[in-house]
Amino acid sequence: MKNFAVIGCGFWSHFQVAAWHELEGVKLVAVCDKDISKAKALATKFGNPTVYTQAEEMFRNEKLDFVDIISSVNTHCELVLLASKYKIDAICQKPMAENQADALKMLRAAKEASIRFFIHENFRWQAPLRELKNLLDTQIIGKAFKANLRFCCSFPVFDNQPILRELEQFIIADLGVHILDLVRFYFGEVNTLYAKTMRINPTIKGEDVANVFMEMESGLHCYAEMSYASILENERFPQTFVLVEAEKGSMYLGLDGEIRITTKNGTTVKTVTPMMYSWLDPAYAVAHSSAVDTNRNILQGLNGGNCETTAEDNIKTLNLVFASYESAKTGQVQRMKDYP
Ligand code: 89Y
Repeated sequence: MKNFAVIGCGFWSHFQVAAWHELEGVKLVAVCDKDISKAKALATKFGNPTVYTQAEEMFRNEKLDFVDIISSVNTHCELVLLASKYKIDAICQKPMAENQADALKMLRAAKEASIRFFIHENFRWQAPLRELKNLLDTQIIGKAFKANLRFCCSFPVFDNQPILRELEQFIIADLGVHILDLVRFYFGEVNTLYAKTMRINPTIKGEDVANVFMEMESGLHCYAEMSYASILENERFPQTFVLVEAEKGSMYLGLDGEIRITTKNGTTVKTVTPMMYSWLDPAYAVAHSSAVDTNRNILQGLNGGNCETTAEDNIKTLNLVFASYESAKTGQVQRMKDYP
């Protein structure tokens, strides 16, 4: 049995902890949040683990096997350094860090302490997005040369996550990190990228529209579109739509998990829906459900097996975030080999 603690008891923690409870071999023994009412609310819901408001006190008092850090991004570096100090394996919510210097500091600390360090990156574990990867791997449409990933809607994301209003860097850091991770998941590493951003919503600090154009190392052209300002006929937060064009056909993951595969022989259709756990918020179904598969894969990593979303891998995704902001700021194409 692995004993774990959660730091950060806001909106997502309720679903991530529920997702842990779907798995065997883990036990929540402590929760920590600077806001004691949030920590108590989470504890009451999940078997009354010990409540803390100070992370260091929790690390000192508890016998932990790992910690799941679900707090906001500006706390990640300090908390991963603390986990390293107490030699406790760590999982950190995306985005891993606010800047590259912090991300590298976190990686170094975890390495020096010989702790395992993972990122809770869940989009690649969403059932329809995962199935699309499986279908692409069958080579039924052959070698891909062009792709479009689209996450555009007007969902009032700030209602449940008010902190997002305050971020100077919003949509690429918070959502784009998922979309750019999908780009790597499907098509490998990026060679160059060019990005543009906009703020449409005047009540938030950061950008709420971003477009990133990438040339992959394979030569594939990939266009990622993100917006929380788009009022559309068919909006489906938090679904990502993906179109892949390849030498022998195309695949389109569209509304509600529908995957359309087109070749010269015509189009076949399959629909993939998420597991509808009783605890998930239907407005976030595909994302909340994927937390179970994300945690399962991380648990495998904690037990010494393979895990896809290690911090070491995730820094390559994070570099795409930093490069996108740099490109948007300078108007220059970024070469990813300049982001070690
Ligand atoms: O915080 C974000 C995430 O991880 O997925 C969608 C989201 O809730 C809002 O952008």
